Amino acid sequence: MNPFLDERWLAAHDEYHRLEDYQGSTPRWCSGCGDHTILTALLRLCRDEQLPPEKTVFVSGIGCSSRFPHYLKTYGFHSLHGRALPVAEGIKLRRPDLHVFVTTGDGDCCSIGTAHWIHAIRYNMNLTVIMHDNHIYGLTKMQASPTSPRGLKSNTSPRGAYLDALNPLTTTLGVANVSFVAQAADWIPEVLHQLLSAAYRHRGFSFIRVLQRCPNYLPTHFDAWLQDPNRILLLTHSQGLQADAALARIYRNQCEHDPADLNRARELSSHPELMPIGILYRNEQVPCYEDVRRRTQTFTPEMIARVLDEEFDQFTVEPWVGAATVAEPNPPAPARATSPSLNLEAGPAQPRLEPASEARS
Ligand SMILES: Cc1ncc(C[n+]2csc(CCOP(=O)(O)OP(=O)(O)O)c2C)c(N)n1
Ligand code: SF4
Repeated sequence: MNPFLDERWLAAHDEYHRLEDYQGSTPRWCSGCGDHTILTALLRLCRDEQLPPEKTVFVSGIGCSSRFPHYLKTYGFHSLHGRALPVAEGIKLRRPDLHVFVTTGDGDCCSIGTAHWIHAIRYNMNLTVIMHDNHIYGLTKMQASPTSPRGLKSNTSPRGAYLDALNPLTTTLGVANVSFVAQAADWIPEVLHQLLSAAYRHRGFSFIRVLQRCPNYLPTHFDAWLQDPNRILLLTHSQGLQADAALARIYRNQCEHDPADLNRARELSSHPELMPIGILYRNEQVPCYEDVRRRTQTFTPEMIARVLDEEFDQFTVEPWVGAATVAEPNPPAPARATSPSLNLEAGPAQPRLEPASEARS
């Protein structure tokens, strides 16, 4: 029999998602922008993990990097500047079965979105958060961002940025309940892909900072690291990044780092010279907020409809009531029942939950 006509083969083939199945509209980033590499790595991740497009959501704020949801054929939410995280948390809380990713820029996350970022780390919801760090505001044409290094000239700091940059790694590592932190660079795509996979597989809030080139506004900004691979420190571990022979030939500066060691992770992330690339920290034991708040009781649509019905019945204006008593202008209002029935947490076993039809009679 021709295998191409085998029904089981066809069914299996039909369910397999190819790279193209995740591709959305054509990206409009500048050529050479690091966002292209990050998109490719994420497309590969979706394909390798066979994420159902209808169960995958990309949420973003505003910025060049935040255009991501348009370029993926999954669900997407291009939200407001700095607000990607609360939107993603809302989605995850209501639909824990969805694979939720957040793409955010250094301005989006570390400037206007800082409060959401800090609290999202503490809530530790099962989200994969990719922060594209190009050290500048790209979309609005080159203003200094909190991660711009001191001295960087921009439209808002023509004489050079006055302050030391905020370090998103040490900041994340300093928040209660931190559970996954990694750093990648757009110009090392194999490592980027490996780290994105590890971040996705971690159950909890995975924060991955990707050093991202913006050739339009800072064309030579990362050249020092590109031209001298010894300025990069690859963090390898049996439970972390694995460097194959090809990678090890270029990046000779490697160190074995156990991702369970939080203090060492903090030291490595604040190294003045070397740029650590790999998994800095991972702790699978931190509880996720959606698990902490999971309801022990499930409410069927019928139960919810019954409770709502009863609540609305208290305010129903029945046209026949009062028709025979036109002479009484102000009939006494019926006493409003207290409404414990709206307390869904209390469960269905409440005396007032008789069927709505009985309640009306
Ligand atoms: C409330 C609000 N404030 C300011 C802006 C203007 N704005 C849009 S994107 C952006 C910064 C984007 O920088 P970043 O997050 O680093 O992303 P990039 O463009 O570099 O990828 C700013 C300030 C806005 N859209 N909304
Ligand atoms: S301005 Fe910079 S960050 Fe934005 S698309 Fe162009 S290269 Fe990328």
